[in-house]
Amino acid sequence: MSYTYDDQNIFAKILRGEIPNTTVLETEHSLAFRDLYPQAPTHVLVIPKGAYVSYDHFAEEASAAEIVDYTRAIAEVCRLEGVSLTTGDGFRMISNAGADGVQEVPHLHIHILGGRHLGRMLAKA
Ligand code: DGP
Repeated sequence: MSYTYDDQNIFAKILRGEIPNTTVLETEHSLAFRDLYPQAPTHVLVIPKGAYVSYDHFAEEASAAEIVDYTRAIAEVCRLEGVSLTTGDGFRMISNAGADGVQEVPHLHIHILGGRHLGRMLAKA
């Protein structure tokens, strides 16, 4: 089975400039912007510009240039936001995928959260 990408998702619209965003960083292959509903003092979403639905899709099909750009963009956002281990007290990265992962927007995004102690990773269901 192959991955299916819906180009009407909200982050695709952000990438096409149809919906505004608060940009933190833009690189050749990646865009980072503030989450509309922040759950921590730092809550930034980092997305690839390519049409990838999830992290596994990206990891399997993106080019090496896209993967390097995206990975480095994440580190740069952490540094710029003052949550990296060189500029702050740490962060958490989350990438939800699919129904069990409770992914709302079907375009790969990594949440970068920090600026407060985040507690344990998962609440017991
Ligand atoms: P997820 O459940 O991982 O798919 O989280 C989607 C996140 O996207 C959620 O934290 C809220 C955020 N979000 C939804 N719509 C918008 C939007 O239009 N702009 C921005 N900046 N964030 C959005």
